Amino acid sequence: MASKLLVDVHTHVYLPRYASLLRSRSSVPKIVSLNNQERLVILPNETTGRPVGAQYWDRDEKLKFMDRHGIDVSVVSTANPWLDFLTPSEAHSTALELNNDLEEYCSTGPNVSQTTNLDVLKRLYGFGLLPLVPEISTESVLEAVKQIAGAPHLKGLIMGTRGLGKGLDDEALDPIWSAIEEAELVVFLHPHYGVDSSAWGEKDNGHVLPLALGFPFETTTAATRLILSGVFDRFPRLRLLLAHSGGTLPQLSSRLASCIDHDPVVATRLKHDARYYLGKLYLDAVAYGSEELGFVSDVLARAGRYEKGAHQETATVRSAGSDRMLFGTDHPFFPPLSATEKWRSVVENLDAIENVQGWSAADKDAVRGGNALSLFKLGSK
Ligand code: 5CU
Repeated sequence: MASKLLVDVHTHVYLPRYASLLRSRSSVPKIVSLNNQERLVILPNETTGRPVGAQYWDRDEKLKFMDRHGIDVSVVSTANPWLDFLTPSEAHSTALELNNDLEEYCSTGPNVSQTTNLDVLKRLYGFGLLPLVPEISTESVLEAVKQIAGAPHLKGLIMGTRGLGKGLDDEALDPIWSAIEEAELVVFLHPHYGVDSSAWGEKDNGHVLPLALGFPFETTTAATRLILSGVFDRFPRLRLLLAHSGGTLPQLSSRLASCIDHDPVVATRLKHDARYYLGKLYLDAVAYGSEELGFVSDVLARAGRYEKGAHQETATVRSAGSDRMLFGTDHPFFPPLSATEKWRSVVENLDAIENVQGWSAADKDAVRGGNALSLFKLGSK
């Protein structure tokens, strides 16, 4: 779809109801007050957290941020750690309440003012939440899938990497994948836990190692386990959007394929070479560098070659690679350390898209917005 719109698919909110929940807690995740300043404490091993304010929950602040950066549309998701810390019954009721809140947040927000040939385009859409916690009933989760599917402005759901407690290769998730596939909802897979923090050593490096490495490694592991378990063979129409450009999965996909080929436990399990499944993924373009984006799109583009039994011309996973990548900001995380008009984290991601060697002007427009309009079917009745 030809478009000049800028659409942010990786942008978070802690809805007022969720922020109140965090304020009511004495253990992590929580919001605490320190010297008249609220602080968000969410990451494993985080002690004093970081300052939080209206930009984390106030819709006007989201819209101001969008205006400042020329963002026309945002597909907003609740930030980590979602409902992971709740009991099954709390998670169930909170998911339904937050999905209603998010639908209202989007539906009562403004329309895109720019004249387009699209039918109705709002500035805000959302990813709902599922009550994915251990020991919850499948019916409770399916109720939330149905609720999201019926909410006009919720176009998918955000999911962490733990599934029902055993990860995303758990067969107990099959009825849930099936319902999500049937409802044509996009799953936004996002990290929270990182990896074993003993790998970070003893030096104080702030949040740098957990965020720069731990988050992407977590996503890489979760998505790889999902692929290895054959989820894409069982649910080939599932649409999975990976945070942070897929972590390190694109870089490691040929190594993964080789390890599978040489391992009797999995060699015959999958219908296709591991690299084929990369072409079924959607990745945000939150990588902060043009060379990285170019590399990732090349990896996605070659996926069709690995469809077993298909000639290259008939392969079903055929793409330019860039047509599966979508602009994101990670707002309200990564605010500038000192006051600036535009956030560096946003400018860097926009510059990265602009400077990818080998992407045409149309490819760049697509990554900035056109791919999101198509993936989420935005602006169509
Ligand atoms: O800075 C952070 O901690 C985070 C986070 O928790 N979640 C996220 O999406 N981005 C940054």
